[in-house]
Amino acid sequence: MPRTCSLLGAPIQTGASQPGCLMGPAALRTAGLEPILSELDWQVSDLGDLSIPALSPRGHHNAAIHNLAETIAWIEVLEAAAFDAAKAHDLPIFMGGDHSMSAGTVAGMARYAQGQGRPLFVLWLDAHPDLHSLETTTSGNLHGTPVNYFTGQPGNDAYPPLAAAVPTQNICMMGIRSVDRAEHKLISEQGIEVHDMRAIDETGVLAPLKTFLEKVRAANGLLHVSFDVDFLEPGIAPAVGTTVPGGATFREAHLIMETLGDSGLVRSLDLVELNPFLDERGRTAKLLCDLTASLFGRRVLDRMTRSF
Ligand code: NNH
Ligand code: MN
Ligand code: MN
Ligand code: MN
Repeated sequence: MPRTCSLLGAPIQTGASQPGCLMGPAALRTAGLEPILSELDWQVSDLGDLSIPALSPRGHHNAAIHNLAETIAWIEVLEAAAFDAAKAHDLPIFMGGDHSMSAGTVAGMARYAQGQGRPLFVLWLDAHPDLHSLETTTSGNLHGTPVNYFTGQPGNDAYPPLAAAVPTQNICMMGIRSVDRAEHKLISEQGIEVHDMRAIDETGVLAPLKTFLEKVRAANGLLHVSFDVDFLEPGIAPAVGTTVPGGATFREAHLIMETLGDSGLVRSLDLVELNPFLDERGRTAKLLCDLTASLFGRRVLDRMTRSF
């Protein structure tokens, strides 16, 4: 029986600072995500794109906030869609869309995990921790808020109520290199596991990743991976609105995805923040497809039959 994967598009860009993520799902399809995964013996179903209706604006006492009504609607739609996709398929892929969508996908996966009586763990691959609440964001760009929301922090009353929060101890962040003051405070207070780029320079990606995967396995957990394009070094992945120098290299990123694939623990994946308007001849979209292929089992050589 081949394992099953669904592709679900979330053309959302209201959480980002500039437009373009709307085209993310189309670019991933154009780059061949479905045939690439089918080739690896997965049974792939493309469920198309989700949408929200046109909405009238919604105010908030934090006047910096942009597009609150749209973000709330996307969270509701994605929470339900992620829950359904988890029931129907072994490894749904949520194609973004800006990172505010993960407020919905992770909330839906957390509700699914709760129903299974298993804990949800989240691997957050990003230049940013996205730990702002609706109170602390100063940019007002809501792609900076999903982790604060799905871990059930205070200050998100305007967002939909959470069925199940992800405990902060179940999160591992890698690639972090741009942290705002309020986020820094929360990381220290709650002892969130953050491997910033300096730590990765020191230890490499493999040691901290393996330790985290052992923790997930020991707890019989389900793992959700949230992959923000700006995790990567901008030189290899220019198609993102918030590039930060000093990101993960091509091999660091593949090694993470290969190791995740080998673990068999990954239950769902977000591919977010791809802005095709900023890409160069589709190279970032193609790289994301190749990284996803590494997670789904593409290998250069079969390790067991290696001759040395
Ligand atoms: N922390 C900043 C903010 O809240 C940047 C967030 N931007 C991201 N996150 N791209 O991944 O505005
Ligand atoms: Mn603003
Ligand atoms: Mn992000
Ligand atoms: Mn980011």
